[in-house]
Amino acid sequence: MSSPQELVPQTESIAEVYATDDASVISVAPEHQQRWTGLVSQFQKLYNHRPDFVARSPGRVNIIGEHIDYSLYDVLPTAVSVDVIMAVKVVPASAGTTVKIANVTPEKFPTREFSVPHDADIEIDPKKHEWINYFKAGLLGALKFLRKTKSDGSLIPASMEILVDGNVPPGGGISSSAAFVCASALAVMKANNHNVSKQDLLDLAVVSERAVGVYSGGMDQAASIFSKRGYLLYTQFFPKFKVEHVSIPTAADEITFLMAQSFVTSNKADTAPRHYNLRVAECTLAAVILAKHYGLTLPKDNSSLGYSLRNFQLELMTKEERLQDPLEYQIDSVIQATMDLLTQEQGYTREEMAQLLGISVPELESTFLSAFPVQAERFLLRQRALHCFKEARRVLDFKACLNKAAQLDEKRIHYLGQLLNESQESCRTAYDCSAPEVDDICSIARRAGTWGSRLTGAGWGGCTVHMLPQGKVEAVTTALRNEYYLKKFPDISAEKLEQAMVISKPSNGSFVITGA
Ligand code: NG1
Ligand code: MG
Repeated sequence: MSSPQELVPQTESIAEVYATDDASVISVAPEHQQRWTGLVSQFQKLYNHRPDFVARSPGRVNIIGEHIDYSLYDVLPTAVSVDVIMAVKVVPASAGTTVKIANVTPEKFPTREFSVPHDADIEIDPKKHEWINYFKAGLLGALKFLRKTKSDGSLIPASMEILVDGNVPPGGGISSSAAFVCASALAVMKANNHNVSKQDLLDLAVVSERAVGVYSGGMDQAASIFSKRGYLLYTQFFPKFKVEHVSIPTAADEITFLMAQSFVTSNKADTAPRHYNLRVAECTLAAVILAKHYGLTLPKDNSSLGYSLRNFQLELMTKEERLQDPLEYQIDSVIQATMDLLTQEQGYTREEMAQLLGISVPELESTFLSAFPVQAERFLLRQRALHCFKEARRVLDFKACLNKAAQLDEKRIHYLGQLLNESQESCRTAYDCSAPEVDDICSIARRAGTWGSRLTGAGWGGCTVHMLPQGKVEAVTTALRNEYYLKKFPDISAEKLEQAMVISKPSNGSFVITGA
């Protein structure tokens, strides 16, 4: 195995591979190869010619570091093998630019055709759930980027014919959205002859996803774009975005990650005002209120709402402490500050928060609660900040443990599992983003032999991830089948049951295939 840690040059371009290359280069498993060939031949039938290229971007699983990317703390996700693949033919743009987009399952995802304005942004209505919204989001971000590269801002985007095949379960917590948006943005860049760098694709994909109404951090898109087969992706957002490939050490019994769906889906576009976006607002408000207590002015940063808990931490430390104290210790002191200062267990009303900040309620609303809709009477600042800081420390501990040795002994493995279990407990109690079904899955799995089990992704249902010895895979999947899936969904189809649990192999990030 190569070195445990590898820094990734940010300017690296998205890999382009040729269809005739050895499939192992591109981590296309034999069973998936069929999907690729199928996509190309279906494209040919549909449009009467072969595609110019296929753009691909995968889903992701987050191993640890939940709901802290938007507070600019480090996270540890990796890409999974399920992905979105998109065959594209560039059609000379005659009078106007048009996009024809079809899906391999047209019954579920009907074919659409639309025109692309040359001098305005394409409009997306996040309230109208349309499968092509995610394509449009990628298109929007890519065209904005491309326009900026033109001195006069003008651009005549290429017309495209597209066929999409995605096998990332939607609403399943492994980021079908990021896979779709990243693949779409990549396809548009390539169709317009732009060899996009990974960093640029990330930046524009994060902004793109916000167009669909979710104030996401950047973890999903980073994992979908930058991951490398066999490695976890240590992702830092502060002070600047940076990624490192971290290898999974060997152990007496091979460390395996299993993903298990809860089949409880939380539609983010609908629930965001009470769930996801509310949490983003709570963390931001906790940061500015804590800062205000200390008479600190937080600098604006690139977190979703412009102020982050991470920046509060930095501002609180004296210059000396910043240089001398390890980050773990610095986190301990912000945990203490939160416990001392944000004492209201029952949360804070808008009036109370405005008072603490010395501003009016309308000012509070326009500064922190107007970028996206938020529905709440009380804001649980204490619990959310404590989750964030402690989860941030768990990520550091997890990574330090992985880096310590190429071979992990029993004690260390149990420690990693314990960190995962603590993360779940904190998501359940302090962050309130678990669900009874998710808790149920985690308990069943632990009883059957996982080292650690937790939700992955935004939560409120969705997906779970489990770290377990290879030798326990059979026992754990059997327990989950009998005690969760068959019990909760007695009529579950064999096909759905098969998709419910997947061994997640860290896979490669986005790439383009030409010459198919
Ligand atoms: P999901 O809902 O799994 O795509 C979301 C955010 C991430 C991160 C996690 C929680 C989006 C697109 N992604 O993931 O950035 O904040 O929740 O850790 O909203
Ligand atoms: Mg998503």
